[in-house]
Amino acid sequence: MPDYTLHCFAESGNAYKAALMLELTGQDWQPVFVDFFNGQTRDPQWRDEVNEQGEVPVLEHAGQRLTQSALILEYLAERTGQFGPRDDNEKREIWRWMLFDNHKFTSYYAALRFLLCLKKTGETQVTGFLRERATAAYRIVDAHLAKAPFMVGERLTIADLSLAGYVFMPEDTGIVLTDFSYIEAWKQRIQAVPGWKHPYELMPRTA
Ligand SMILES: N[C@@H](CCC(=O)N[C@@H](CS)C(=O)NCC(=O)O)C(=O)O
Repeated sequence: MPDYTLHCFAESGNAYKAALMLELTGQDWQPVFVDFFNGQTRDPQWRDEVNEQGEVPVLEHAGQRLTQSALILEYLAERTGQFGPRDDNEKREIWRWMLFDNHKFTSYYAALRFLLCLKKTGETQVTGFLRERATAAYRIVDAHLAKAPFMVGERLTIADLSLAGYVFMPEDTGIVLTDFSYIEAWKQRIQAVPGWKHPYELMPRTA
């Protein structure tokens, strides 16, 4: 029985944050497929038994069940001693960027990708709004990465793993990631970390 179990599916960038952390820190872990596209996260029994918030990722470890990718990342950083803060200032900086990520960088992009690329709604006022908001968040992160190789200083931390949840997803949202040259260079630095894997390689995909 592996040490860690991650409830996830490959299209979930939020789950990828936790999956990549498990992989890069060399943990013994297994994915458990969640059939999001057929409504599993909305199933009352699943919510009762796995996550009342109705979301992946969910990490099971040593009899505990953790949800929310930022908390999972912090938990794994504490347990493994890798990619976490080295002092209180770094801790605050990491949380500042993980909160920005959850509120804006990931969430607008993920909602846009879901509607346009997975649900295939076509272009609407909503997708236009989400693209504008996501692009604004991408500009902010790009400007920050112009000043340093990683989000918090000179090395990879869980802040980077949080923000990187969706940046490797291949679907075309109409946001051209190569327009953000510092984000592009940062993606390459992350891909160069030994053990890096693409989300579609790391987690089970909907058939
Ligand atoms: N803030 C959460 C977001 C998690 C999230 O939105 N997960 C999506 C998949 S990427 C989900 O399970 N959504 C189910 C739903 O909204 O019904 C985190 O970082 O873990």
